[in-house]
Amino acid sequence: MSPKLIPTLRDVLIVVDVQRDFCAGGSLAVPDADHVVAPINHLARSFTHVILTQDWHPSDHTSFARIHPGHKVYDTIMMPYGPQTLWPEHCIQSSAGADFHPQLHIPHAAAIIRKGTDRRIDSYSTFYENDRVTPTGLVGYLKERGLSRIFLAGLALDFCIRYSAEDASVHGMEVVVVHDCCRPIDVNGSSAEAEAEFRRLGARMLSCNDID
Ligand code: VGL
Ligand code: ZN
Repeated sequence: MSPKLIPTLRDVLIVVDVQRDFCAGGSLAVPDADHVVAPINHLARSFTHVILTQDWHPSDHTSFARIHPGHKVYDTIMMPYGPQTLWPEHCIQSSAGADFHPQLHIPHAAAIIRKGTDRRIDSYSTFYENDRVTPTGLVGYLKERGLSRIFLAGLALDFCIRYSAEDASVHGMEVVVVHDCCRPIDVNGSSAEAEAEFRRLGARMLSCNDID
C-alpha cells in the first residue's frame, strides 16, 4: 500500500455544489449524490484551506429549458458562447434548493464562490463562466493565498468538476479529483467525455482513503 497523501498549506479542497437541488428530492438530483456528503465532511478535516461553491441562478436563467419554447430538458442548444445543455430549474438564488445539503458540515471553510449568477450565461467551472473568459475571481484568491494544488470533490463530476479541472490546469495548478467524493449526472455521454478529459489533463485521480 502506498503512503497516504497528507495535504499541506499550499493545498485547497474545493467542495463543489453540494446543494439540495443536486441531491435526492431536488430538481436536478444527481444519482447517489447524498452519499458524498459524509465522506466530504471527513475529507475536509484533512485540509486547512477549504472553499465551498454554490450554483446560484436567477429564476429566468438561460440554462433553464422552460425559457426556451420548443425545447425540453437535456436538449442541447447553441448559445453565443457555444453549446448549452438545458436543465430543469435549479439552484435559484436564495431558494431552499440552493441551500447546502443539510448534513454538509465544514465549519472552517473560508470562502463561498457563487456562480451562474448572470441570467445570460451558464457557469459550470468555479473559475470562469461558460464563455471561458468571465472570471469568478477564484484564480486571484488562490494565487494571493499561495494555493497551487486543488482537490475537487462534489457535484457534478461531468460538469462543474470537469470544467473546473480544465481551468485549473490552464492556470498551471495541479489538479486532484477525489473521485469517490464526486457523482456524475451522465447526460448525452458526458461521463465518458469527462473521464477522457481528466486523463488528457493528467489530473490525478484519488479516493478519499488515499488522503490522510
Ligand atoms: C451543474 C448542471 C447545471 C454543475 C450546474 O455544477 O455541475 N450542472 N448547473
Ligand atoms: Zn446550474
